[in-house]
Amino acid sequence: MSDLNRPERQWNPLHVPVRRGTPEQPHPTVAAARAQPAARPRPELDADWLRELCLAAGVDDVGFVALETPGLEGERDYVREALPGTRALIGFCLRTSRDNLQSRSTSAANRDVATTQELAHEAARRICLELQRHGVRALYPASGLPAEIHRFPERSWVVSHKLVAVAAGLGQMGLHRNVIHPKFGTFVVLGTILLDRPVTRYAQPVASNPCIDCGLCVTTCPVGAIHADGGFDFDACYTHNNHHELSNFAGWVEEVVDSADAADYRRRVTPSETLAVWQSLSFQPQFRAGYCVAVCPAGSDVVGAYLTDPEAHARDIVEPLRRKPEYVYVDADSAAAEHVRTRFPHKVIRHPRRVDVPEPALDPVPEHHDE
Ligand code: B12
Ligand code: SF4
Repeated sequence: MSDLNRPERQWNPLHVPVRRGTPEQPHPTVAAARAQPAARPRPELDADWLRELCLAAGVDDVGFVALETPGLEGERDYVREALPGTRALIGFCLRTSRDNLQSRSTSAANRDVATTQELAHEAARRICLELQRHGVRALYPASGLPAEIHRFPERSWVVSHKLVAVAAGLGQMGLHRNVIHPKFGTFVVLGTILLDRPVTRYAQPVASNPCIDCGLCVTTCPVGAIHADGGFDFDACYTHNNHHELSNFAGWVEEVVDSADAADYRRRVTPSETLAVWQSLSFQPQFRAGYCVAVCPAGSDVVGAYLTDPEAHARDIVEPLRRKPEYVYVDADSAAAEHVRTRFPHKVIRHPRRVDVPEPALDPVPEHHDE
């Protein structure tokens, strides 16, 4: 017998025998539930009531969208895998602390992103529990991570908050591929709640794009991931900004394994990089550069200061990020490497080792849900 199963560990004296109900003598909980009048689930959720519920839970703006909305086709199987019978989505956002995100101190920016993401989860959880009390099935996926990591490097997130936010009228996608809220600008964390029933009124996308095409995100991104023509170098962004995550982290583990001794490890990974890995593991994975967010002057709360004094915006926000000496992670011989060499010669190029994760063989995509 396993040590863990020893009789004195079973707490047998505390066991109350289970009483299996019979048709004549049902279990007391079953009998009590049957005695209740049958709850009539609401066919639709009242949009005004739901909006008030969301704002009271702490979100800064909210909109509702039917899952059948054109543009969300790619989301359907994923969300119905998470919550079968999903009919509608709540898109919401919470403001971030602008000065934190605009700071040259990456730790200040990362602190606020992580805190706001947690507040988004807390607000969403409050909303889901209240809906649950009303007999509504509701689920909130993570704002960022965790994700269905077994699907990496393919799509591992449950829902694309950006696509939902645009459809739910919370803003439009800027040149930098983040959703810009007409008032709060890029300084928002997005979230989504899945609902098992429709809402009485849905939102429309905002009519005009708040992006003013200033191009500051293009010139400040250290790896040139954002192109002036709207192109986006996903790989360059991921390789640098998410240096401590996913396949990049797997690469660091392999550096450790392959190192012959401490001196060899230090040749591969600098002591400063080791501390950065420690910090990411201890707190939250640390982004290296949300600079496209930091410099963005779009949104009515933000644009006034920029238009009044663009030089101050450049001096206090843009230039400190462009000047900052820092490691920049790029693949050798990539366009990103060339970008750092020519535009940011004072930044130090590092080539990360990363593991090529094979395409997922097990459960690679959700089952198709015909609803
Ligand atoms: C995967 C992912 C990443 C990837 C890829 C980014 C990407 N562009 O998809 C990586 C790791 C690189 C990344 C980086 C960052 N991310 Co991220 N990421 C996600 C995640 C998990 C999914 C994103 C997604 O839906 N991609 C799907 C594809 C379809 O989106 P897409 O590539 O943008 O393409 C569509 C549109 O952009 C549009 N489109 C295509 N081309 C063009 C061109 C123009 C000009 C326009 C207008 C539109 C357009 O059509 C495409 C198809 O529909 C979400 C969390 C979540 N669960 O949603 C966060 C999320 C998108 N990330 C976010 C943030 C803030 C960041 C970073 C700033 C990280 C940081 N804090 O430092 C950087 C910014 C990078 C950037 N400029 O996009 C926020 C965005 C908030 C906002 N206001 O939009 C999210 C929503 C997290 C959150 N809960 O708030 N991220
Ligand atoms: S920084 Fe300028 S160009 Fe980039 S998304 Fe913001 S407003 Fe648009």
